[in-house]
Amino acid sequence: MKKNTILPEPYKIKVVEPVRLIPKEAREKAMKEAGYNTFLLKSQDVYLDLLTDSGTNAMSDAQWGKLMVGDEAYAGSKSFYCLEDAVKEVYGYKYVVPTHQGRGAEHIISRCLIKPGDYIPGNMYFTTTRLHQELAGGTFVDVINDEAYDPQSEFLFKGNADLKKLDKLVKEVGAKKISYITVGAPVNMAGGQPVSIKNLKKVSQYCRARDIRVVLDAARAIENAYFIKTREPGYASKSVKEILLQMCSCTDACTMSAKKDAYANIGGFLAMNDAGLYEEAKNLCVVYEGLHTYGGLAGRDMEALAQGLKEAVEKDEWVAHRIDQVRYLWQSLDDLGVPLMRPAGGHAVFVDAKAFLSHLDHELLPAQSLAAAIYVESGVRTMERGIVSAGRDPQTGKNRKPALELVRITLPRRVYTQTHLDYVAEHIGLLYKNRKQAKGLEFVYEPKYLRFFQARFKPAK
Ligand code: PM9
Repeated sequence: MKKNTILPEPYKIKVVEPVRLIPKEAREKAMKEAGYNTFLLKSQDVYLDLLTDSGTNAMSDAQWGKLMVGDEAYAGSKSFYCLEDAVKEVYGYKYVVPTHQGRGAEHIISRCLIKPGDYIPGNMYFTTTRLHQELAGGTFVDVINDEAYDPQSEFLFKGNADLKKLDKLVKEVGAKKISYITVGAPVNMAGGQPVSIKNLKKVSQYCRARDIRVVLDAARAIENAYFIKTREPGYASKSVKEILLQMCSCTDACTMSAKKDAYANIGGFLAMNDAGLYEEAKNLCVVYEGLHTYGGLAGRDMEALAQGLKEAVEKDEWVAHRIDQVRYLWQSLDDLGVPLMRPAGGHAVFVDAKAFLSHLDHELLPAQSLAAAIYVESGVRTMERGIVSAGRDPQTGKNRKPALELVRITLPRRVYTQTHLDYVAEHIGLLYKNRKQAKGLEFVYEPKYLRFFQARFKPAK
């Protein structure tokens, strides 16, 4: 077997933050006190924090430097114009509205474009995106291709939208009832699986012929561009920057959580080509986020974000190393026989919790149980992406039962080393050997919205 190695880091470490592994009894107590929800753990009790790559990335020395030159003017901050220029250069849209993070942009676009009774197709739901669509009176319809639901499928573009599913919806409800289509690239809830440029072009052609807007969820679009470069014929010699611009040119607008690709700790934006939509979005920004030249962000945050965006596309090595770290952990776990979402995706390794804890019924919340067990075993914090995250159907009030029941082991960018990843693989491998000991969980508290963040559980009887 070929030795599993990672591409060398295109950076060296200048600042460090200590981490500590508390004893196993203390981890058991902490998990119980957190109601078996990894979101409710205190970070001081976590050894390796692989909950999310959102806002948890290490900024570069240049980004830290930019914090000092942030212009904190209430209106017309030069840091905003710097961000606006960076977004235009990197994504190619004409207009930019800053927001405090991704869901701020989702809120504004949902309010601008969705009328009660409308439909919003998308290549699999994302939690906050779908909720804002529902709160605006719309109904999300999943049009991702079927391969996405099969953890074993090795299809390289499992994020692709299925044009037949999209066409069926359009024929059923009529194009006028479709507010827009959301294309997540890559698809977070489907294991960070990418969308091909061929598919994006087809979606774009189909929608443009029917006057339906295409909105890109650009949170990790730079990673998607890298997958196109490395997986799609004809793109190997193109830069990630060029591919990203091509991706965006297939769409009319984007919502962006800049806490991911842009190496920022906070921030987001909405960008678009349509002047009318810009006027309306800019106006709602004042109501919900702040003036349209800061959108809930400090001037220093806008500077760090602009710098992070430029860095993210200036050299392909950054994204190549990041994706390779994910692949390394994926390969290490696969070598130990741990059931995984295949193939390796962009920002995280997704464990197939249904297969890992095959003795547990879906109602016993296998992924939630596994995330809790991983923490107790290793001090590593991961996240449930299954029945708890899917929430309840707003019409019937019943639990949605997603086909995928996953635990996400997410890698923040530029934060952890190969030795850390080896620790993670070794401990999850050990847990897999003792998997039959794991018991299920049941809810004791369930908040109304985005329940996975704040729900509490107890061991099932
Ligand atoms: N994603 C993540 O950890 C953080 C919140 S959910 C645990 O994956 C996409 C594709 C995301 C995303 C956040 C948002 C919302 C939109 N689209 O968290 O509001 O992955 O900045 O962005 C998280 P904000």
